[in-house]
Amino acid sequence: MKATAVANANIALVKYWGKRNDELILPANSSISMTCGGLMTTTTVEFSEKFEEDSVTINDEELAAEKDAVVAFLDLVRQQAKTRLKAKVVSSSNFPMAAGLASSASGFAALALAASEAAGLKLNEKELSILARRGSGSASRSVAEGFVEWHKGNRNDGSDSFAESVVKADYWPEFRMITTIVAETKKKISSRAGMSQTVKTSPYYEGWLNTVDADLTTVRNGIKERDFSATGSCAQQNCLKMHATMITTKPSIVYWQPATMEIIHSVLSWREEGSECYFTIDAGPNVKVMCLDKNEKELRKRLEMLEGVKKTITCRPGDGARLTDNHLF
Ligand code: 2P0
Repeated sequence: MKATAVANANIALVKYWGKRNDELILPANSSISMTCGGLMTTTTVEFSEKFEEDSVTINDEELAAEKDAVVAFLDLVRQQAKTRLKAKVVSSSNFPMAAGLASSASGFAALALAASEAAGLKLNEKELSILARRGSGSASRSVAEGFVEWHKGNRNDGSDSFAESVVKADYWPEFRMITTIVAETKKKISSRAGMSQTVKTSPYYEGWLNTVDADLTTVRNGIKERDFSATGSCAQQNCLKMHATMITTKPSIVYWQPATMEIIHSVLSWREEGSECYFTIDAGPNVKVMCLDKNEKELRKRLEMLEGVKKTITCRPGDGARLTDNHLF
């Protein structure tokens, strides 16, 4: 009863921001992301009578906060598989936590596949996405490959809230996402707390909800038509709308740092000069720059020359969660 799974991080082009059910992690709106090839979490899970309690090791450390979330997730798997066996979980990611690359997304997607397989459940991709969602909303999207849409669903039990590929990983191989890692001076508020506060207190949250369906249509069609201008410009505006709801909460949530602003202005001027690129930003100060492969090298060089940029990582559309025989223990 041992299995190992690999899952990639993902970055949203149309963001998930706000829940309609906190316990089941049901979103208020649908979202679309790119699964980031090469930004991987690998997780091995074993259920056995030899374990007296669950143990969780992430990147060689036993962290109490993460352990509680992982054990709660294992309880869901045990419930589905009708077993009471305890588990050993070992997980490791190949990208820096500081990248703000939703390690919870790749983490819970890999955990969902490894744990369900180890427990003897044979879940299809939709069932796996629904399970991963219970760990972290964005993890529902890391289960699938390429460009992915998480349907918010309407049912109260969450059975129609899952993600699936809009197009496969090899459909738009020229698309690039350059992640910048900037200096962070203050600890950030978690996405979970930030989105909850936004739903409760931002006067602009209604505006977000009223316009997100149009963005979903534009980005979905842009991806299918491989229309970079339509996809990138809509994704950039969607990100700014999400941040507008955050900065207008009480108290205000401002994830941006001076370096964030430096990159935003640089991207705007590089685009005016003819190197087409757009930015998107999640619940942190790092900026992700979307471009096509023909401009990637030059843009990455320019980004790395900016004072506030410590490091960049480029990724392209990648694979969904999959099993491997390379166990971590
Ligand atoms: C996204 N984010 O669509 C948005 C944009 C952050 C900003 O999904 O509470 O860690 O575990 O469901 O999945 C991060 O939210 O939150 C996220 P929970 P999660 O990528």
